[in-house]
Amino acid sequence: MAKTALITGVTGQDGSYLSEFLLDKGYEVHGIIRRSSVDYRERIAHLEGTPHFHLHYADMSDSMSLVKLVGKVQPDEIYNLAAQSHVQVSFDSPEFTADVDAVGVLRVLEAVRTNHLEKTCRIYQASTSELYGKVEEVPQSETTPFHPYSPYAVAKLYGYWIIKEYREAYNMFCCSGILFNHESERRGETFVTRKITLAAARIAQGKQDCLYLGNLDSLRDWGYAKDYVECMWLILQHETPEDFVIATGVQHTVREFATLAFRHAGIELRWEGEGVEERGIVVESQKSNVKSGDVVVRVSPDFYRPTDVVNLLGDPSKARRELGWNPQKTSFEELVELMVKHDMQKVRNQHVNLAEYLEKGIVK
Ligand code: NAP
Ligand code: F7E
Repeated sequence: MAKTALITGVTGQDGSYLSEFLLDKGYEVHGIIRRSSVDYRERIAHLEGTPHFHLHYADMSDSMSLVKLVGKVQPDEIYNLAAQSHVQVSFDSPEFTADVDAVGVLRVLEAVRTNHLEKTCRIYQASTSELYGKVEEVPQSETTPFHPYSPYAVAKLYGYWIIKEYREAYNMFCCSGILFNHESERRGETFVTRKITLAAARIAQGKQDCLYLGNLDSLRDWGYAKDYVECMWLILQHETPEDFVIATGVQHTVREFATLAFRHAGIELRWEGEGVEERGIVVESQKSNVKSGDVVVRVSPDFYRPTDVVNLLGDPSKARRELGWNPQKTSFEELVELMVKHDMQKVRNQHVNLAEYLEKGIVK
């Protein structure tokens, strides 16, 4: 019998890759979507209409919708990926973030119990390296103490503990994957990596003059999202319900990411100045519209956070040992290259489309 999975957050970066992964494994995949006035299904558009992929309206802030849906789908596995996932936005919308990212987890657990599925349904919770926040040791492992440092991280800490509580109180198979930053060509455009790769592509093609960033010294352990969704599945196939750190074990600064991304876009950068005065200056360019001496990266305090997490580095030993997962499947260099390649093409196509529209007189 094919297994049935329910994915919350199916329209997100991870939800889209996980859907593809589970469909390939022969699962019946159900996903939760929200009503929106604009189209937000870009990442899963290619899956809609395929026989084993089903979408349902529900919301993490609406217990009744979750209870009804879990009862209807009767999932063997739930992947709880839905969240207000932007750390900076959590400072502007802390209450919404807590409702969805903290209480939302409780609602999923209770929906399973209400439908008497606690003995059969396994639950994956999308926990995060942000739990380590103002880090108490480097690298961070499953035993490192947490020190959340944003409203997002505090909400996710509730999610982590309520999963652990239900595991012990009700003997449920529910686990947290403590995932470090993972990126891709489907990453939201306001996260720093995608913001950089899109801007590098636009600047290289003469469609943007300058990229404004916040803290360039921040260190992250960046992996490839496509590799990380496999781990979510492996965690639920493990014999016992346990929590796992998922990371590459390699860290880089935002500045290093930007240097490499611009290099792949054909622009060599050097850095000058400090703090808000720091600038990324073109040393050499293969692009006719960008010349040596141009300032293409500047710092804007608008992107500073009230409290920032600055030194994340994961220790994936347990996942490697117990799940047989390879943390270095896609290297940092390959990740940056594939993202820039994708965005160079995307920006190029936008130009083609605009030219077509202009030709047809659709836009003036
Ligand atoms: P994402 O691209 O921002 O996707 C978030 C998903 O949650 C979207 O499908 C979104 O739906 C959905 N959602 C938000 N609020 C909802 C609500 N009230 N009801 C139902 N759905 C709602 O995030 P991601 O990068 O794929 O990350 C997936 C999960 O892993 C998140 O929980 C995130 O916090 C966590 N995480 C991510 C990383 C990372 O580096 N990517 C690392 C650690 C943990 P809409 O499309 O309708 O907005
Ligand atoms: O920031 C710095 C910023 O927004 C990374 C989410 O998926 O991963 C993600 O959270 C770093 C921070 O990701 C800009 O201050 C500099 O130090 O790409 P980010 P994040 O905050 O690490 C974790 C694991 C999650 O769980 C989250 O859901 O980059 N930074 N300049 C900037 N960040 C942004 N967004 N924009 C800038 O201009």
